[in-house]
Amino acid sequence: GHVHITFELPALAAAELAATGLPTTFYAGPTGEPRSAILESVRGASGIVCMLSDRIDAEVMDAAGPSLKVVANYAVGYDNIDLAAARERGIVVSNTPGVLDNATADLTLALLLATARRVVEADRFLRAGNDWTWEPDLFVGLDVSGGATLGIVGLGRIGLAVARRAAAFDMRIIATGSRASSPEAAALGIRAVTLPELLAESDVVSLHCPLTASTRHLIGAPELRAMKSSAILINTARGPIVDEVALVEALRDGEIGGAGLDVYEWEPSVSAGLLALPNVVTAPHIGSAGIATRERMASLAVQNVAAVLAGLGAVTPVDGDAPGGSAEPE
Ligand code: 8YV
Repeated sequence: GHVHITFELPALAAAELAATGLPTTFYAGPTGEPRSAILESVRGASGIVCMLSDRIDAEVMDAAGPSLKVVANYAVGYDNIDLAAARERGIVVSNTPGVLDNATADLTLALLLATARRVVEADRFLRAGNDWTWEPDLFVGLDVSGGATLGIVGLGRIGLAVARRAAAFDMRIIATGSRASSPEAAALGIRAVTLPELLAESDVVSLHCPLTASTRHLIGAPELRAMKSSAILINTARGPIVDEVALVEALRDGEIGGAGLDVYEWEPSVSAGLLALPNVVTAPHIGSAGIATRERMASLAVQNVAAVLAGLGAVTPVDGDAPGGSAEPE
């Protein structure tokens, strides 16, 4: 069977795939491949390279048929893939761990700094042609460096990359997750805490756990209420980890101080309430959007497909993925 790719691969990865000699089909539309098209394109495929917006469930696997051996996600998260259905059919699922940690951590810091120091609000203020003179309280915000507490929910690879950056800003770092008490965490001065402790103590709460049944709405109305009224929430993980309706209310009612968001509960829609608030900085799910990062992600996806179809194990199968980013209860 062929390998179907639901999007246009970056150039280097496309060349790597061509070099394998595997027959391939691509979806080349401007947006994601419509589901009805996917169900057609995968017919008889031995491999699928897909992205987060493609829901790969039993119906898609059965549309491909028994030739399907591997589903390679062009993402580290794999909540778009039905793992149980894949396991039942003997289909290997792979993701792209590691290669996007720095890019995602960079964007996390960008949102953190932009929200804390009101960078976007200040930019809009000048662009709107407002008159101004220097004033002591013009766009004053949260001091990040020198002691603000960062709470990392679900410390894993990406959370550690965020912590390394935060350490350079002399932030106090606390974290939940199975790696929060690891030697790597200790070396960065991270203190392992429970989620209630993290919410109560943090000036900035940053989410880095995967989306699973136990992390869906992990941050809801009670958790938002438990945060400091000045606290900033950063989400570069997955939208549904946060109850977005509760978030809009908490921001509007001053229960928290602001939010920097790259992901949303109902992507691609973004709650109008978020966009209407000045203390919210938004981005359209661009955490891993570095040119070289995207090449490495695509290359890893191609290597996974090629390895499985050559009869070897996947390079980065999701079943072998360390649960470091898990927000599993304390
Ligand atoms: C991707 C991501 O851009 O890796 C992930 O889990 O969310 C992003 O890096 C996106 O998922 C595209 O598939």
